[in-house]
Amino acid sequence: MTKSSSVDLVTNTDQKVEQLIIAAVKEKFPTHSFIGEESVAGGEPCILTDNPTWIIDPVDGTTNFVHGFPFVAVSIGFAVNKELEIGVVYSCVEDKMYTGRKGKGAYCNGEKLEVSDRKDMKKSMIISELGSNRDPEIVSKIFSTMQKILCIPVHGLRGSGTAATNMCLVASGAVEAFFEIGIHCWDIAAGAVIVTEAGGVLMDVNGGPFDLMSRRMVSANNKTIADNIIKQIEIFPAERDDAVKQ
Ligand code: LIP
Repeated sequence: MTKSSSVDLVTNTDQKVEQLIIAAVKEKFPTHSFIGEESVAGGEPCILTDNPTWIIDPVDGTTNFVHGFPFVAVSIGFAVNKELEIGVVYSCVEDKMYTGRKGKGAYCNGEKLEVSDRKDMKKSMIISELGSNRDPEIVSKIFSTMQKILCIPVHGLRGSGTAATNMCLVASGAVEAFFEIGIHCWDIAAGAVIVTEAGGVLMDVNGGPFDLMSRRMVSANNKTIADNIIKQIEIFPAERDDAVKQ
């Protein structure tokens, strides 16, 4: 099955896992709200209110999942009064449980996480994605951004196929930054908590403050690296998650 395009895949597993998660949470917290990738795809509103809200991507890396490419994650973020408080990302194939709670640190299978201390782009590893947009003009901007970053030169440019996993790699110090235009709030809500609790930073791709619903972001180990990434990004439009659908 596909969502917005022939390459934006969805499976029965995505839908069933999301239903399972929501049912389990509702049992304990019946008054809470939910923003789930598949619920939104089914017409539910994607509006973050002050009500305690669970922001769920049941299978982050669906295309990987369909093709058996071994990076797939379950991503669950939790916000209260529009503030992200808790993030959980389970990287299924790696069997790595990443967790973060505001003010309480970030962990992977119980081991404390800390971002890398590198500030030199020429000694960094950067991660991003090609996404699911196949508009030639947008693809060209994506490749142009990646070429500029690669030719700084950086040590490496990678992509796992799942934003949630990419953000956990920033938090673990394995890469210095993850950026993408085109992601959704459910891809990054949990990773946002995990990155910041591991000592990292989050920004908009234009250098402004991080905006969960904006469909774009830079996460990095520090502002020096983030600023260097931002300088290279060729920005293209992506409709906000909370845009009023016409
Ligand atoms: C994926 C994101 C990834 C993006 C892919 C896709 P999904 O989420 O995690 O960053 O590049 O296009 O959107 O759709 O597998 O949950």
